[in-house]
Formats: sequence, structure tokens, C-alpha cells
Amino acid sequence: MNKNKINYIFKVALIGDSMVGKSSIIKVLNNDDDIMYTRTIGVDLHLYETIINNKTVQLQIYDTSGESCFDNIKKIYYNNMDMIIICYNVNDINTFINCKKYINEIKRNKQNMILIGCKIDTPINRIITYTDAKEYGALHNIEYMETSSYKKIGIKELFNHIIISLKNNIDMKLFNS
Ligand SMILES: Nc1nc2c(ncn2[C@@H]2O[C@H](COP(=O)(O)OP(=O)(O)OP(=O)(O)O)[C@@H](O)[C@H]2O)c(=O)[nH]1
Ligand SMILES: [Mg+2]
Repeated sequence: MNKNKINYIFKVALIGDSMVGKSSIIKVLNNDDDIMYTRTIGVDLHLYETIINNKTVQLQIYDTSGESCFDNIKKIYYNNMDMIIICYNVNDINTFINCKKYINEIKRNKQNMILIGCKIDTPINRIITYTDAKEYGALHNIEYMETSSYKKIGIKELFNHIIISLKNNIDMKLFNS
């Protein structure tokens, strides 16, 4: 990887209730196999670099705590992101209901967002179906994707998708300017 030249830098934040699996997504993205629970305190910053279409892209990923005692710290970051990833656990209805709160807040700040259903590896425990979540996202004009950190499903795809759509937005603006 060319360390000297970064062509694109994007800021991305993960938000959602505690224990939904936000930090585990970042661990899998960084090929770390230890996804035991370690409570996030406030906000952790991770850097991730990849090459897409011969361009080096750096993601600055802000992994936030789901605990409400850190809400004030987290809000500082919301205004300043290229993309906010709202995570819920497909096996826990409350974490899905709480997405409404996050969506409203992000809409108020006019930020880009994507909705992610986590922990799709235990179908027997699943409460929110793919179709329900997809329709819910469409209702709010938000794309929907799913992941499993345990089975390493959907994570590289999620970040590639985000990078390509942010990169296309920039390229389009440059082309039209
Ligand atoms: N079955 C299953 N469990 C998962 C998955 N991802 C994470 N977990 C487990 O869920 C728990 C919480 O994971 P974290 O990624 O630390 O959750 P978090 O959203 O970062 O939590 P906070 O930092 O408290 O906000 C841990 O015990 C993980 O091992 C997954 O894809 N499938
Ligand atoms: Mg965490």
C-alpha cells in the first residue's frame, strides 16, 4: 500500500445501543479475531486504509459507546461525519426501536446514514427480519445492510459500499464544478 499518498479521507462513525456489536465490526475489519466484549468508553478512533480503483482511501472510524452516559461526547462527532452507521441487533427488538431516536437526531444534523442489522448468525433468535428492516430503512430513505462478526459476513462489503458511494459523491461534485 502506498503510505505516502492518500487520495481520499472519510470520517465514519458507528452508533447504536450498547452490546449491539459495533466494536466487533471494527475488529473484524482489522482482522482481529478476538471479539470478546470490551465495553467502549466514550469514543475510540480507528484508522483503516484500502485501495479501491487504484486510489488509496483512508477511513477514520469513530466507534462510539452505546451507553447514554456518553451521549454528550458522542454528539460532538455527529456534526462532522461523512457517514454514520446506525447499528442494531437483529435479535433484540429494543435496539431496533431505539434506531428511531438515532435516525431523528442524524436527520436534524443533515448527515448521511446507513442502517445495519448485526448478529445475523443466530437465525433461531432472530426477531427483526431482513424484509422488515429493509422496508423500515426505505421508509426513512436509508440504505440497509446486515453483518455477522462471528461469521465474518457483510463487513468488508459494508465498508466498500460506503467508500464507493462517498467517493462517487466527491467525483461527481468535482466533475460538475
Ligand atoms: N452472535 C454474535 N455475537 C456478537 C457479534 N458481534 C458481537 N457479538 C457479541 O456481542 C457483545 C457486544 O459486542 P461489542 O462489539 O463489544 O458491542 P458494542 O456495540 O461495541 O458495545 P458498547 O461498546 O458497549 O457500545 C460481545 O459479547 C460480542 O462477542 C455477532 O456478529 N454475532
Ligand atoms: Mg463498543
